[in-house]
Amino acid sequence: MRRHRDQVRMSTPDPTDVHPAWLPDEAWRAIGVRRILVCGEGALVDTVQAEVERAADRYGGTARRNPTEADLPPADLVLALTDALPPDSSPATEPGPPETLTATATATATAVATAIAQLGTATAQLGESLGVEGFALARHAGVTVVLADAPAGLLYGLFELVRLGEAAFGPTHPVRVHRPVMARRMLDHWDNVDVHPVMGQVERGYAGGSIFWQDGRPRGDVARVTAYARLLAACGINAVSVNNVNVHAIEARLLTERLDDVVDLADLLRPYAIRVHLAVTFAAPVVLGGLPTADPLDQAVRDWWAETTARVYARIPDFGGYLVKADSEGQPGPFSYGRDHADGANLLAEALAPYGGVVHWRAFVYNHRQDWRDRSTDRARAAYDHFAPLDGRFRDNVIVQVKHGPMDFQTREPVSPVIAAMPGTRLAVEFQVTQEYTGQQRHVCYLAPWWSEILRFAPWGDDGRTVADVAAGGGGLVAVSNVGDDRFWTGHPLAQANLYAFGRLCWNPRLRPQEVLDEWIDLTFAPDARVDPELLRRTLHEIMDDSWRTYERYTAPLGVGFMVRPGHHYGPDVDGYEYTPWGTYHFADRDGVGVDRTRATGTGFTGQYPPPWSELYESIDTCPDELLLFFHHVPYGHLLHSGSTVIQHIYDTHFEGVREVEAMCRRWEWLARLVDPAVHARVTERLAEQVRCAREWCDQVNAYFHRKSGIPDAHGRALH
Ligand code: GCW
Repeated sequence: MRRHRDQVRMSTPDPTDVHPAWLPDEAWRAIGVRRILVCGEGALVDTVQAEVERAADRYGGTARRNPTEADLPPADLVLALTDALPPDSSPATEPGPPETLTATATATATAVATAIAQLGTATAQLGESLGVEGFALARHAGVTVVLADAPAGLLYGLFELVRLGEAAFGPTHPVRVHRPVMARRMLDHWDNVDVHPVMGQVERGYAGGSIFWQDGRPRGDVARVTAYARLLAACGINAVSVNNVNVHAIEARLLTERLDDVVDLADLLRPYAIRVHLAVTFAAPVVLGGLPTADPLDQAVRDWWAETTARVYARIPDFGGYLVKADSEGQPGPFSYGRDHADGANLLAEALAPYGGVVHWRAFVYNHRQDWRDRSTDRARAAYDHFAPLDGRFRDNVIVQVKHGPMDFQTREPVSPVIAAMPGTRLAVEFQVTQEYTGQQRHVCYLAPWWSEILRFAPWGDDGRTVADVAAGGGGLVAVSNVGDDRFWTGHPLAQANLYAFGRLCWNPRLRPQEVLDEWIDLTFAPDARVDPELLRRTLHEIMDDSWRTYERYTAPLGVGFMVRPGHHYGPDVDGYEYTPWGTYHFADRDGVGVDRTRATGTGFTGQYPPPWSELYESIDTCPDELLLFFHHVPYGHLLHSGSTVIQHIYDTHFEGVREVEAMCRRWEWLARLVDPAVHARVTERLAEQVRCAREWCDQVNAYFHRKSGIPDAHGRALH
């Protein structure tokens, strides 16, 4: 391969230096001890073959590829593409050993043939194809069979076996079909190619440098990127955008003269069924093409995008498409030319359409230079105001990518009203796995319960449709990645669970967060768990299950958001953003706190929701406690549904949050001898910081509201 690849082969660090996360060798034991057959052709089947060979080499099993019908060896596990099956297993045939096979096969081989035949018949009887990523799994006559119509399905079937471990080789069970709910399951890296003077190598990155880029060049760490691709495939991710949505000068050139660098990454991710996407600047025709304009309706601009895109596909035939942040926080966009976002998005979509590519066009558009004195402008309204009127105007291959909440990845926000407002547009819902506002991977904050709540939210009330349904019928789910070149990938080793859980919830948004955590624990701690698996599992659940709510308790109260230090967003600063142009205010005074977003007396934001939410949020009586200050400005003595006043709730939850973090620390100590000492030490260090920071949050928030309101704590605790 090209220059970078060769260069790095020599400099690639010892891969054992990188934590195996949810794919330690031990997780492969159940597969590795078996006699395995892999049937089928194609690059992804080669990946499956390589994986099972590696496991078999380690644990004493065998791995054979494409045995002939006359020489079907005994096997305990078969991974097969349907088109590689013996003809007799076609649906028309009664289940049973095909004669051609039984004539020469041993008893075990017959069992293999029978299992394959039965599975083939059963899946055909289901009447649905398995699709490009689905697979069927069954166990019959002592043989476990994974069947897929297409190679990617076989890869996902293999990782399902890894998850199941020995359970995949237990009693006979009938066919179970697995298909992803979301066709698009994407991670966006906010990685800069060059170190940005303010944002560094990775914008909002809390795990060291980028795994892709370093000081203006590709990092060239083949081992690490390959390990990453493997981890992503194992949790179901199938698309990655490799550079920051804030596209700076060098990064812009990835589209043209630096395309080789993207080609190299695509080559590394492809064996794990991951397509590469690129964040591009809307001004590319000007800054790269030398044109006088980037006006989306200008013919020369359209030609430039068409030609540039053709060159990308000539090098990366499975290129996923573009990702664009336009007219947002200083990024260029169609507004400069008097055009709207449908014009802008359609321009790029037109260029991508001949190749099946998509443009992810972000709806994160708002005025970041607003006057804090002006109480009528409401940042929460912005995405809807800009995008809802454009519904129906976007081309089919435009995916409008909407942050899950109307503000900005806060610990608690309502679901964005845009999700219910664009039935004629493909929408993707965007999450933030990187913990910008949720503790920056120094705090334990398992986010799956939060995402799960959002995905299950029914924007139209009881009609049954959920946020997950909207995403599944449109552009799927996207999240900002939390990995870096840190030894544990994510800085905080327990933050790995968030990445894993995001992938799993894309695959199936109905999975319960605790279930997903169990999967992650069993895989990740497999080598350690032999000592006392129950204690390990229980303790990790005690620490992590409710950690998002704990974080919420000691930070900004009742959905009001922010109160973080401006710029880096870590730690408390109640008024940090109060008198700034960013549109993120809490409006606390001596009488009360919160943002009036009602139609009756406020910004009218509640009117962006369909019923019943437009009514439920509008009324102070029906607005859920946890969002009260997002929607209403209330006096400190206002009584919550919980029975507490707002001010007493603030005091109580902050003290409680700190106590919960102290309890996490004690629990983690119990695991000292049960987990890898390096993991234990890192988490211990992070927990110490979490306690310190939680106390600081508690003291500052409580002191602030005590001083504003003059109301003492009902329990007489010190408020400073
Ligand atoms: O949350 C804000 C972040 C910015 C980020 C922006 C976005 C990439 O503070 O760092 O920019 O969101 O989503 O575009």
